[in-house]
Amino acid sequence: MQTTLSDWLALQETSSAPLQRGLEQVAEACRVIAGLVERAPLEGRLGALTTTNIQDEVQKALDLASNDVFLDLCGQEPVFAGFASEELDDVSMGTQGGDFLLAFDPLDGSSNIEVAMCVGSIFSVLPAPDAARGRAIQAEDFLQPGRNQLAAGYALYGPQAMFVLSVGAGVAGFTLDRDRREWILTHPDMTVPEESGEYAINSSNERHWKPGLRQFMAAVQVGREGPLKQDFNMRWTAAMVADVHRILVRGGVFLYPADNRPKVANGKLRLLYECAPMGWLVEQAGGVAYGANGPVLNVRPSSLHQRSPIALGSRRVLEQAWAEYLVSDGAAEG
Ligand code: AFP
Repeated sequence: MQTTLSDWLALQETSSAPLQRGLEQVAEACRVIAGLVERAPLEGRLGALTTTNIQDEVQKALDLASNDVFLDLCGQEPVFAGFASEELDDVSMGTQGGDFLLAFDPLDGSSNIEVAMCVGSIFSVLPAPDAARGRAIQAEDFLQPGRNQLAAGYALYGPQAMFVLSVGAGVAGFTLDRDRREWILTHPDMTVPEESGEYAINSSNERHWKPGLRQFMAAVQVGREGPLKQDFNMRWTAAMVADVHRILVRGGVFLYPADNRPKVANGKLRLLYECAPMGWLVEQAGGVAYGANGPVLNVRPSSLHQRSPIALGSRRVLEQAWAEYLVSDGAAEG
């Protein structure tokens, strides 16, 4: 018999009934977005808009439609006190007194949309602070380290739509059965293999890299003759969700470093709704995840849309990379 997401959630001792209801609503939002992505060329929703988000990135019609789906569907579930999104300058109110805060990137990798490649959604559930129960949610309420997360996950819209989730006791993956409108458990106990020879980095930025990263990547390219004693193969999908999914299935490392360009002084990816949830999933699956100066989950954000460098993936190669090369690069947090 097949296990649905609801069946699986009901068995999780680390997840309360309100959290389960919230997560089912997030999964429903992702199911709806999977349909929007699939139908985008038919409904004229492939293109860029003239608007930009707070990070000065041009928004796509699907970015905003996906954002609306998250806010609309998750807003119907009173367990969420407030929302933070890549596409919103400030927080959005949920139900006052709700137990949880939801941070999300509604459509990650949106430059892949018009070339029919993988995109995804990423989300993070944090506890609503007690002090916020009697008032409207503020941005400061979200500024909690990734270790505080109660649940995190992503949806991948690719050859299959997948929903991958942790409630703090391992990671499980579900595949969308479109006919039944259900997420079905297909990847129980996802584990990042300790050993792997795949790496993902945008090496077109090499001229901007810091010295530690340069040395690490030189060691990667030398392969088994060098200090890392193994050969490597490269993969880069330009959608963090797809790269992290590959790592959760067959291992490897993913790096989006800080570099010498002022715009990338703290990396490109956002701490609250990209690096922290993905770092949590990778740790939950037995891998490691570093930010600017150590484990990314220890970093308390100082603003809603703060960026962070990220290096996550298979334990053996990344622990060695961190200790021998990357730790010296550091980066200003903030
Ligand atoms: P978009 O959502 O703007 O396409 O960015 C995707 C992303 O945030 C992340 O998913 C990728 O890993 C990374 O950016 C790709 O960045 P580069 O375009 O610099 O390779």
